[in-house]
Amino acid sequence: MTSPTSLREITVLGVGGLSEQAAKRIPGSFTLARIARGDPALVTPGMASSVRGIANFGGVNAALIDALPNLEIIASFGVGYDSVDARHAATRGVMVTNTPDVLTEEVADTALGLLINTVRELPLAEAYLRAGRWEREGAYPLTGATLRGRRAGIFGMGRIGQAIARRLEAFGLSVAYHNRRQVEGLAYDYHPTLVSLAEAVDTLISVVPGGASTLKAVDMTVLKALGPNGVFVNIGRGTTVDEAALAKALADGTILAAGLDVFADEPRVPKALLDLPNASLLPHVGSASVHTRNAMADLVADNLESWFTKGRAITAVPETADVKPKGR
Ligand code: A2R
Repeated sequence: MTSPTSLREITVLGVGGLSEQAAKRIPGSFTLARIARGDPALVTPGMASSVRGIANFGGVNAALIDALPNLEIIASFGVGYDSVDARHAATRGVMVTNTPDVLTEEVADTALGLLINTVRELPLAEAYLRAGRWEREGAYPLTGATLRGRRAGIFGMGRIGQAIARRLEAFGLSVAYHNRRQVEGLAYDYHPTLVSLAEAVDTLISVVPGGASTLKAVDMTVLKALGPNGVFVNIGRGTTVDEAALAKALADGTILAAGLDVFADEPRVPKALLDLPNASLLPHVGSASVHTRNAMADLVADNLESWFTKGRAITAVPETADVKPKGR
């Protein structure tokens, strides 16, 4: 194993815009090289021969992995790692880590804030006050929707889904969910399909990972099943939703309202969604507090240090759980 003092001899490639904490922590231990995005054309011959680790803030595809023959670990920032080709990494014997748990409660808080904003129109009410309309025109109109009596369905009852469910219970909502597998020991109603969950509830919260298995899973069929009193909240990944179908469903009353923190092609948000007053939109801020983003950056750095000093990752993703350090 490498001693902490000789970690400096190891080059870690920062891919994309490193957070402030990562930009401080990683060069404190390792030699840090940087590229602006996950483009193999940006890899210099020096990087190709020296890089043994990646701190991922921008995406790592198969070609970038192949451009780095001495790569051992990709430590990715965020719990979702759909920007990393983890299957290809596994075939190359490269470890991939993410940053679960440390962001769970923050994202769940944001999900509840977004849900309340959507149902009770709080951003619109604040804009009304700031525009001087309260003084000129009187009280903001009563909201047609309320959280009272709502039945919530969670699409993705994992770590964050369960943290959201605990909050919803405290707010007095019933909770049901859909995953590919029922979660053992969880008392909430389980639905084996997303459509059956959408039919059973009026408030659908999506918190599944991105990737092929969830691509456009929330489509017109699901939105129709949710119905005209339906509220849809997405705090997971934008790719999970057919955005054109969602914009249409919001415009023609197929569902009542939506709260979105994530979009398919960030930071671009479809004009059809921007134009809708019944869509409450946030710029992917689910985990975006200094406290939580620093904890995520620390876990990226801790994974790199653990790998190179102890030969094990702290939070390996399932695809690379069996990857062992090279030559050991
Ligand atoms: O399907 P399962 O039994 O593997 O349950 C996982 C569920 N899930 C899905 N459910 C239905 N259809 C799918 N194709 C599908 N793929 C995954 O999503 C599991 O219950 C949940 C994910 O939970 P965790 O792995 O604990 O992730 P965590 O920390 O809750 O984060 C969820 C996502 C991230 O991947 C980011 O995209 C976002 O939230 O921040």
